[in-house]
Amino acid sequence: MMDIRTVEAPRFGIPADDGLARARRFADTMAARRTVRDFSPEPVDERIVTEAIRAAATAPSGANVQPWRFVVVTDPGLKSRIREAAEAEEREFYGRRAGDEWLAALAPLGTDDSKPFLETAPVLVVVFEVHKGDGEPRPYYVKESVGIAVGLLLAGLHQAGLATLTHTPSPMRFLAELCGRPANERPFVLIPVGYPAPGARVPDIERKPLTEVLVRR
Ligand code: IYR
Repeated sequence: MMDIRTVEAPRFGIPADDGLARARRFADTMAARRTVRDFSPEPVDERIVTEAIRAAATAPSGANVQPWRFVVVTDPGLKSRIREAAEAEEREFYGRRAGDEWLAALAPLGTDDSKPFLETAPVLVVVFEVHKGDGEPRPYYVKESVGIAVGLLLAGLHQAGLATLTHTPSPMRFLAELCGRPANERPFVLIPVGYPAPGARVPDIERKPLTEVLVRR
């Protein structure tokens, strides 16, 4: 093997019973997370968002290239432009592109082409995949890497008490342009962040039981 620089692997010295308690607490915390579509305009402490992005950016990535960019949007003018462009795409989607099967799958969520949360939520985090650009390394497994980072971001924001929505207007090329990102950056997901509006409701949906999603061999 090539001679590489190493540091000692961290061992956290957590006894198994403590580890189990922590794992349970984390699972319970995440089980309480719900995707919210009705946001309060109440501001958020942006330091929470910064710390959650710091956590997200620790994600493992193909060849450790870390092919992500997190654009934090708070400017009301830019949020309005994003809403306008997203709703134009969504009108196409709901009116034409989706097709009956997809619309039927979305019906229980009650979504439509109106996206007021893009203006109401105090913060939008637009996550970009970073592809090969001039003088930059080629990334590998970009979607897998960015997907893991987004999972950490959602968990970090949730455990700090903030509500999130993973929004994917499609196509979402317009986001690169509106956010002033270079050609090698492609939008991955748009995440409104904030607190639920007073009285906000979410669909009464359930998670699959562990017996269905966990298989042991
Ligand atoms: N992007 C659209 C449609 C949509 C698609 C899926 I799959 C969802 O889980 C939710 C919505 C929208 O945001 O309305």
